[in-house]
Amino acid sequence: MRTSRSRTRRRVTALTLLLTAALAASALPAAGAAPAPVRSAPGPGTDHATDDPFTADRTSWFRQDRFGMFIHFGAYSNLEGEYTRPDGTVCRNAEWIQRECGIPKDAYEKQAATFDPADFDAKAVVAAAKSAGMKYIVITAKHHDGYAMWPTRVNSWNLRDHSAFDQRRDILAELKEAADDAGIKLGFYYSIWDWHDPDFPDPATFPKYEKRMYAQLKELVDAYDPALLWFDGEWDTDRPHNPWTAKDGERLESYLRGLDPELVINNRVGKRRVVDGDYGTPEQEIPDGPVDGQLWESCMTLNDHWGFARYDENWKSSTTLVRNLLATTSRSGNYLLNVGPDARGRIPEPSLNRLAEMGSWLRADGQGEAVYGARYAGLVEEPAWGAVSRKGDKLYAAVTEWPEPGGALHLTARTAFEVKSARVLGSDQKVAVEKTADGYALTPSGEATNPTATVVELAVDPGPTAPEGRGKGLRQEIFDNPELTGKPKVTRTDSDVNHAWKYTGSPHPAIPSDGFGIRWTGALEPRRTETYTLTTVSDDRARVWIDGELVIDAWDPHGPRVDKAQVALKAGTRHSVRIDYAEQSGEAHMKLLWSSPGQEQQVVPQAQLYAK
Ligand code: FHN
Repeated sequence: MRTSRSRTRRRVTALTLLLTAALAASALPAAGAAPAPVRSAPGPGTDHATDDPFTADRTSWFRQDRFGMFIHFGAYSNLEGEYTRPDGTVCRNAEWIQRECGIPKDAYEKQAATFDPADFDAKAVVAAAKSAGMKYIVITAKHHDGYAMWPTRVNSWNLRDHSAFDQRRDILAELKEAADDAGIKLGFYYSIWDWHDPDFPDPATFPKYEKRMYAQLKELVDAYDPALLWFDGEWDTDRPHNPWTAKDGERLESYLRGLDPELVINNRVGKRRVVDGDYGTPEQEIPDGPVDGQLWESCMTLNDHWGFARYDENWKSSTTLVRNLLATTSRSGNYLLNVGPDARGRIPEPSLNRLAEMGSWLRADGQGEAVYGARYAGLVEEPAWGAVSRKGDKLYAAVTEWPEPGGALHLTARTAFEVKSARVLGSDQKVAVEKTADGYALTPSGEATNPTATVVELAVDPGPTAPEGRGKGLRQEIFDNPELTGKPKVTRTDSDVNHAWKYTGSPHPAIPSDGFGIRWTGALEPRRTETYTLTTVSDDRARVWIDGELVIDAWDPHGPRVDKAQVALKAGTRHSVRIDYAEQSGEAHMKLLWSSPGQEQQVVPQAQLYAK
């Protein structure tokens, strides 16, 4: 739970950001403009970390919903994955077709002028998402080809001004209304990389493109109030050259948070790193466990293409898709599953069928409890026979390999906890629970309920968790040098070690954005007696001592990096902590997070930190 101070900080920061954004409304924000924290104006004293995405109210819906629909829909859809060149050769690609098939700009614009997604039915799209059990939608507002799917005033390269589509319609507005009516969150994908804008490739003219990009993003936020922005096209590349930098990302993220402090933003707003945006974006893969230092969402296609490709029939089965969703949830991730509407705006039947089958599984017998609001189990190792998620004091063992009659499902415990009862969702069969040397053996007495996954719900006692502490934070000494020598310039209490000063900020207005050091001292008080994983996200240097022992030694100068240590901690005990940090130049970041079998990953909260 965030402290009222943090919420206040966020509210005041939000107001400051809005004022900053107002300055930026007509042009790029002044260089260095960034969200000012409680303490001061942009620049030295600015801290971009206004909350902890692992616990913030702002990200709660994202962490609960778990399952979303990705929609790749644009001028490329009009070609339906195939282009016949003037020489008669046929080239196949979907959303990259212009670049990969070498379609000349005028030819691509000519085909886009025939684009008429007249059959795009927002209510049907939202209904398909709901029937799948999806809780949010992210649609491509602008992909790499630069074609805007809304009536932007920034240029005429868009669905309103350059298509055969009904000029009275606005599909993003239609989707927003349908999503709101259905209680589904709506987000927009926006590609930074732009193949169409002539000012994009040349660093000398890139600021002109950037100003248009900011204006388009402001249009999207003002007109459609998205819950989430999904950036893409941030990577270093050519054809055309992409000048985007981490510093550009810092400025853009600050600007957007000034427009709407509630926005959830992915890590491709910067350079797809642990310090960019609110969450990581593994693509076409599922990490093998919770991601250190950041929330995450795996995006995946239903077949082999993001955009519609009429020939691509390589559809994943609904069993695979449900199991992917269960694996993702069991590692505290989200699953963003893609559909690619055709030239008329219709979602392909094979996509609709699979989505409906996923929804049927989720709705059957309350099996969705294993997903919605659920997360990494923590208490047990991931078994070979399925995925285990945790929701409150329930574990949901989604079994994909049901044991032979009389056989047992083994769970290896990561900490001491009790299984109070077990039942199979959708069946009244008994499940015998036997404590073993290293965990539990669950022996069902009947058959699996379905071939995709059978869910065994375990009521557990996770073991003692001490009441929330009464800490106020750690003592913080700020030095005006990275050697932490001399008398500290600033000494105060810091509510938590959750800081993103980035390029332009610093811990105090009197401290420049480069060449400073910080020492935090005091105690941290765990609520469980377990082995904790302490995680730092730091740039340039960091060291952490617990009870006088150096447990993290990241004093080698580095860019944004995660370091971790396993430390045995005792509930209610105030373990002494010291953190040394140094910023020499460039970006500056310092976060201290913890997790344990019974504690999900979070920034170590203020209530558990004591200055002495
Ligand atoms: O180049 C894009 C691709 O077209 C698609 O949009 C995926 C979806 O996340 N993102 C980029 C490739 O990483």
